[in-house]
Amino acid sequence: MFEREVYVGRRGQLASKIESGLALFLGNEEAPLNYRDNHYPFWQDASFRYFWGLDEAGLAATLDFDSGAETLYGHEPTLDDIVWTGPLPSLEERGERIGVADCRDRSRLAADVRAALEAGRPVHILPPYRGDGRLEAARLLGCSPSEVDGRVSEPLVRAVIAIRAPKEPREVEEIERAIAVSYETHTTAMRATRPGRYEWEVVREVEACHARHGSPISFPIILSVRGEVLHNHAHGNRMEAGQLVVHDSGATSPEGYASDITRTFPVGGTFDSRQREVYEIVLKALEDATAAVAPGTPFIDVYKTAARSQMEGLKELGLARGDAHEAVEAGAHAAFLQCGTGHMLGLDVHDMEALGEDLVGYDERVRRSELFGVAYVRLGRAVETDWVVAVEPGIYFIPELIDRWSAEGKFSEFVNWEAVKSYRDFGGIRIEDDVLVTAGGRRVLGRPIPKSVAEVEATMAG
Ligand SMILES: [Mn+2]
Repeated sequence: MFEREVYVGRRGQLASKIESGLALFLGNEEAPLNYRDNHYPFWQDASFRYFWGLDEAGLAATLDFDSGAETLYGHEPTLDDIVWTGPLPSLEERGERIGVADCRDRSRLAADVRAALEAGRPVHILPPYRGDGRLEAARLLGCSPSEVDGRVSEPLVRAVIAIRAPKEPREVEEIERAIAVSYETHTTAMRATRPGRYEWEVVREVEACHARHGSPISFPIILSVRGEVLHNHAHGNRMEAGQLVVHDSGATSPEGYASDITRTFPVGGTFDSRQREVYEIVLKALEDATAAVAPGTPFIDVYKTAARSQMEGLKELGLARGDAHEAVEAGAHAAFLQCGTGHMLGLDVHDMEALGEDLVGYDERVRRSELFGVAYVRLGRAVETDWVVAVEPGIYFIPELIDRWSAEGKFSEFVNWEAVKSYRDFGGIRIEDDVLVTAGGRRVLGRPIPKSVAEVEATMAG
């Protein structure tokens, strides 16, 4: 945990943003895997952890915007708890760590919320994303589970986004600690890859790096020779010379902050000429997109910079044609790039998306596009100083898409389908860095992880 003043300060910021009512924060509960007492690894709700610090199940908290009162709700450890889990701090001790003096048994929460509702006061909640959280919110608010979405407080959601978006220096340090683990996982994966090995063998070595650092993964590891499958979590392929591996994974820092890094490398240790050509295009797009990151720049422009850069490069290869700017405005680049090229990063790997992707990633100036591919851009609005964003361009040759769009002659003024067909079995390439927006522009975070063709090949040879 950070020191108590950090959480006191964060709640003070929140209190200054909303006039009246009671904010209700529900921490996460243990999530059963296959029966009640066999759990998934515990993962605290990020907004709860941000404002209330405690990384434990069974907690809730309220912040009263009228009186300024802060209350932590939980259970006093019983002898049974201690038998199973060892000595535990009292509820009061936990409250003390985060600067909350008023600690109450969890059983009092329902009555306290009801009192606020009966007094006609607004009760502000964040959107639930787990079933048990939805049921608990419904029980406390006295509504049906399906009505909970209508009770979510947009003022609270907006206030939390505004406070969590800019990262404090201590948070940036945490993200860089996570990237230090990613340095190891990514260079390890490069060294562990060779023809004849299975993807899962490399994944086990990546997991061993996480274990050595006591650093849980921040999302399920993507490591596949089928890099064109965007969220491919299967690891069953035998890797063959001539294939590329896309490895997209992230670590978690001691305070729960995520890294999110992607590298692509050749199974055989050296890129062949066709792979190198496409790789250099994606690398250039990453450089161009990263250079476009600056305070006030809409992230949709960063995305379009990456997309245009890739179309320019693909023109030189003969896979694309026409004006790259027009191609991107028409959506033709989605023949090669079917997803966004980044998102915010923080306690969540897609930071704050639990609060609603549109409220986090868009605003009244930048609206989500409905174009195929562009619609998946998670972050469109202007980035600001101290935000941390992942920048992740890529080129993906999806056989089914190529077959369908080439048969339709779709975007044929911008895409040379005859040439693209010969890349049907190419796979995909993605390269991703984590970037801090600074007053002067940007800083790529962490120790640089091998990225150029020469660096990647040298790492694999070592
Ligand atoms: Mn990412």
